[in-house]
Amino acid sequence: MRFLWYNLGRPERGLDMAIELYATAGSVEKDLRNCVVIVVDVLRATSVMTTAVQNGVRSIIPVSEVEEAVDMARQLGNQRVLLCGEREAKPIPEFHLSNSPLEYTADMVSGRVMVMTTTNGTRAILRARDAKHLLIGSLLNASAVAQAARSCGENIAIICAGTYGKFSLDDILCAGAIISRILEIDGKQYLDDLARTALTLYDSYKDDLRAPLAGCAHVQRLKALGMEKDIDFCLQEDIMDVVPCYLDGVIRNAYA
Ligand code: 3SL
Ligand code: MG
Repeated sequence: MRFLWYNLGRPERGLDMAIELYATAGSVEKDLRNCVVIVVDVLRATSVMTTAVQNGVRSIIPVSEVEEAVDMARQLGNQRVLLCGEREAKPIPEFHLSNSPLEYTADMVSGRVMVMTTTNGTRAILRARDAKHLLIGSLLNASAVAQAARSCGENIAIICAGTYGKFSLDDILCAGAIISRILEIDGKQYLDDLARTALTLYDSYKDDLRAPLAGCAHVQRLKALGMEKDIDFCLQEDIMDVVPCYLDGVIRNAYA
């Protein structure tokens, strides 16, 4: 789907910029080279990345496949590499860390290089790698990423990782949180229909994000695996001020 303002490079007359929201990475067909993109995977990949960057990781290299991660770690030799990620939400055998943000303490990650592969989040980031600016968003850094995206001065595309190719409510709520912060900075934004929906949803539930998520498929999956503490951690808003940013294959703090 294309809107006229893409061709013009600017949104409707009288509005400063546009925010477009994608429910899944697979639904993105547009050329992202003129956009600032925010990729969101609240449960749990982008929450892990935000936490790791906040806790001083040197860099994160996202890759799609487990074998690629192992090869990459081998190529990097002895640079204190951590192999990180999940499959079916569970730890990957022989990897150092799973996809629980609680494992990414300063003691564990400070100064280290992470090679990370997850089912949806790292793949969504790689899908968006042609973006002019590619930022990593979560509830943990919602205000910081909103501020950074707005300061780039480009139209914004928020891409939700989704879960196994499907819409994931946790990501849409986070997109709504980020959009509400962008509007606090500058209210003159064109919002596409899904961005409006996310904002309405977030505004309705911002006092209790757990309520709409109770029956959500991925939340239930993580709960069944005993990962309630991860969910609680990932639903905290604005407790971190870093903005992980992907450039040339590597994620680092945009403000480093
Ligand atoms: O799909 C992903 O990228 C993961 O974040 C999903 S999980 O929460 O680790 O299962
Ligand atoms: Mg997810």
